[in-house]
Amino acid sequence: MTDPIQTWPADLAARYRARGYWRGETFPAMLRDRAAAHPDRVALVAGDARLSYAALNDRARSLGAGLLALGLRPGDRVLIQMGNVPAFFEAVFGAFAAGLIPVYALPAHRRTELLHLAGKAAARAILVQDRIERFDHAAMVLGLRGELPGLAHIIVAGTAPEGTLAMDSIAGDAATLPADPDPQSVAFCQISGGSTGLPKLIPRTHDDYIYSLRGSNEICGIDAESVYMATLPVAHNFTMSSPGHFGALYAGARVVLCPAPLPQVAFELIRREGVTITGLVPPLALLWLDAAEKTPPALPSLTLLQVGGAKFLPESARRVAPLLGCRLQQVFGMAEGLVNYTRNDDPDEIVTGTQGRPISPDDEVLILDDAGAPVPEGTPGNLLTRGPYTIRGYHDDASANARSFTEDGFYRTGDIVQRLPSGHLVVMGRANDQINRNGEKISAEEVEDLLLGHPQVFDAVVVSIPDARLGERACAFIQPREPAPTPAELRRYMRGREVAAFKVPDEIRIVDGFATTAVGKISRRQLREILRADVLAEEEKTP
Ligand code: OOB
Repeated sequence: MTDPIQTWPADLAARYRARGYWRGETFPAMLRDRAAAHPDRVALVAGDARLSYAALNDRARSLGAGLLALGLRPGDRVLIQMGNVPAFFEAVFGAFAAGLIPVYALPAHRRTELLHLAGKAAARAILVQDRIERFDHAAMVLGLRGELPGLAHIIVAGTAPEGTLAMDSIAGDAATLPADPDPQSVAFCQISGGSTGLPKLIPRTHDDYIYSLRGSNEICGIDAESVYMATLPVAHNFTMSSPGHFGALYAGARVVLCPAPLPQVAFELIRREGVTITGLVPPLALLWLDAAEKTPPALPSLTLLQVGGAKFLPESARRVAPLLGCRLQQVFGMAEGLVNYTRNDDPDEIVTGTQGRPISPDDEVLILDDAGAPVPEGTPGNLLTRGPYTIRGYHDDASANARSFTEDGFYRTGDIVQRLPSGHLVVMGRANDQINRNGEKISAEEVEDLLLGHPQVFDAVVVSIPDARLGERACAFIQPREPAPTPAELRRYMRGREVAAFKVPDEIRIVDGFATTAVGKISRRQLREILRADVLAEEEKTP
């Protein structure tokens, strides 16, 4: 995992160290040190269960040793798919203790995504929760076994079916654990939303990620007294690091696991556990705001509500403080690195009207026109970035790296932003064909490819349409072969492809054909733009 283009050049690395960003901390040391400093303090709350720092550390180390005893080796990748449960933390910190490299799948991922991720990572083990929201994940993973020759073990948290190992039964002698890893080595892989194909692996190092935790904690005011509630999936980068549960654990604070992001569940938990901070995607924030409007919830402990993952419109942002009685923080981040926050001392109009500014003084931000030249100050353009916690390349993906990174190591985010004189960024949209549905990122190309697998689909074009509830929704235009399939058939077909349900288009329209120019075929990007404009024009006419 140390492809030379994936690391920072020596001069930048030296600067990041000299400025105290990279301090040589590692994840196994982080939990061990906190457990030594305050063994009895509560680390995790899940329902009535409370896990102390010492208990989490002991369990992680025993599990880690047990994983090594099964034949796994430091440096091996392990795919982890779990919901907001303590087992996620045991698995992840167990892997860290053993020097294994977790790759995080989202709970919504299904067979297609898991096969891709496990294959790409050459995963030697999959650690999975038995069921998440009634779906049998253990059975799904068992069904992958034959297709992943390198997969040695399936480890299940909960009820383990035949052919798998129960995670609870795995234990070993912590004395057999390896020395702490190189802080510059890859700690784990996040996954990219991406605009092309299936998710890419994002290798994050101990040094770079822990810097982003420390920087986030300072900006968000996280200390040992904070209570962070993980409301969105724990495997998502926002929930993990901005400042997220890892930031909270870094600070010795308490993490409350929210089983469902619905207001009736979350409000009760905030009150019961004295939650001080949590993060939401905009559609959920709207749900919370509407619930609060009906019945004002008393949430005296909550001081900060973070909203990010997709654009939060100013008119919604203005409702947060009056209805929930806490401050808003906008968070504009990406699993590849760069995270922007509005600050607690920013004026209200900056907090409601911008998506924040970067964590680090050494986050370099370029805003370029399509020809690659800097735009005049204040003009929207393409956001590129590099810095002390932004990756320099995806894992094992030369063509994506050639597309997504400049020669001098800037990551092309695909976002169109405007920069205010204060340095705050306003996200205006995306330059590429990604649909941000409910904060979940969908590649138009990936869904088109899936649809093209249907024998009666001649061509498919997927576009994003602004949507009041979801932020954006996916609309698929289908040019059929006769006999034309119905939208319902295509939806069934998509579900049968065993992909995350959020990738099934919200709307499917069967059309005669697509516009072409006199000179021949136009680009798919242009075609998507034309079709999107058609839908928008139609919606204007029918209010
Ligand atoms: C977060 O990470 P990803 O990797 O799921 O998605 C990144 C993309 C960004 O490139 C941008 O297109 C969009 O999500 N995005 C936003 C946004 N926050 C993310 N667009 C508009 N406004 C925002 N506030 O989504 C993520 C990672 C860490 C922290 C927060 C979000």
